[in-house]
Amino acid sequence: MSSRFITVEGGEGAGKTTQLAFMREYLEQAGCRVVVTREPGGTVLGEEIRTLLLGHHHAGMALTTETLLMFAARAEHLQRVIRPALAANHWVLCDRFTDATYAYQGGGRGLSPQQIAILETWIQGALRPDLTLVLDVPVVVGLARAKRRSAADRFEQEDLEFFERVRTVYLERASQHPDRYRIIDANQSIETVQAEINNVLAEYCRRPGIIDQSL
Ligand code: Z5A
Repeated sequence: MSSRFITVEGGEGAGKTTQLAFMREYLEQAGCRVVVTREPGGTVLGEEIRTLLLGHHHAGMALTTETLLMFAARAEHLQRVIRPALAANHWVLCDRFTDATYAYQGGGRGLSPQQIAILETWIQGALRPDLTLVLDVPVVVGLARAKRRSAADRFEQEDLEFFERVRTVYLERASQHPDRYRIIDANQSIETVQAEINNVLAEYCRRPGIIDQSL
């Protein structure tokens, strides 16, 4: 059984964290060894960078600084968690990855995708997720969920247009590369979203060479 790198993306309150727990359970039952992690974060240093990025102390952070901090956390994450786990034949489930940089720093804040691609190649080399689930939810629905859950972080204070641009970039990237991305309608009950994701995972795992047993 070979390792796989699966990322889960989407706007605020799309249900990524909720669904990742179900995904872990599903894959472990299928016999996979699973590592669940997140970005920005996933390492001690990465979590410290996350605090800098999400806190309100640095409200006017320059876009270049924000982007480089995302990739600094990512470099640490790749070296200490993601690459070792993949090398040890674990499946890595990651709550956000570089698609989020294209969506937030690119779509949301206006950094060019070409500049992000330069950093992506430098920090990741050829490594890209094998499968990316985009949990898609209307912006107002997602923000209302996130609001009910906790106080707004530095990103969640942006206006609706910002989050609409983020959503657009996710959907564009997904439609340009349907081989890697699956769009999940996350504006449904938790159970229905979970069932759709299970179908995607079952279809993915049935591909030759991925998992030997039938799920
Ligand atoms: N960011 C960036 O700018 N660039 C980058 O490169 C990266 C990240 C990697 C932190 O991410 C921020 O970093 C993020 C983008 C930026 N912006 N912000 N803010 P994060 O993933 O930690 O933050 P988040 O998206 O705000 O997380 P979230 O709000 O927790 O969303 P979620 O994980 O998708 O949702 P959840 O925690 O599973 O669910 C939220 C609530 O909704 C909770 O009460 C659930 O019970 C409820 N929920 C979940 N699913 C449903 C359904 N289907 N129906 C009803 N209620 C639901």
